[in-house]
Amino acid sequence: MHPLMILCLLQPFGQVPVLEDGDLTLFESRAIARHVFRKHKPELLGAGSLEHSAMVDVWLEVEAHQLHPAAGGVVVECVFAPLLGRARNQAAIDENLGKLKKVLEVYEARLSQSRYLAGDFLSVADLSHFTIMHYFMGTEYAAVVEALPHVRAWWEELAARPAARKVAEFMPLGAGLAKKDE
Ligand SMILES: N[C@@H](CCC(=O)N[C@@H](CS)C(=O)NCC(=O)O)C(=O)O
Repeated sequence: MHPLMILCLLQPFGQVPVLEDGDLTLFESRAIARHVFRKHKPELLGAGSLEHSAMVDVWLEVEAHQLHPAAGGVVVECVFAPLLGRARNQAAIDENLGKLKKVLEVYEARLSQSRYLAGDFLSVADLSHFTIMHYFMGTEYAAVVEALPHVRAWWEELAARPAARKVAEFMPLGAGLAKKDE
């Protein structure tokens, strides 16, 4: 069977990622991440503390509904449009950059109060930012993040983590990304 047909059987929207874990078939990346952490590293979900787990949930939602749509709108145009053989939509980039700057002001205020997003402990709320931020920081608009000292320090610490560096090897930027299709 064609891999795309298999994917459509596993994921009703025909998208990646999908995780099969025993009898469980999961889709939606954040639900998959929660499952994996619940099983293997519950402390990263703030488990054991009602306050910690509530704050992890808050910042996971912020990533999903505020940061990701805005940063993703820039990344799609700057990184993926050229690979899809179409011109960038500069109006979409400008609109999303405007939204992202406002979102990042909230991050700057939050990260000036606590070392990580959910509090003074690393959590999946921080880690879930890695993929979209990695691609965003590979665009010419990275200065938007670099201008905010607390966001910048948070991002640099996150990106320097050995696990993040390992994941980044599978996420080449620019010419490296294009090479995958050659
Ligand atoms: N909300 C979903 C979004 C999944 C998604 O957008 N997947 C993209 C790749 S990153 C995809 O499969 N796109 C192909 C398509 O939509 O046909 C999640 O977080 O898992």
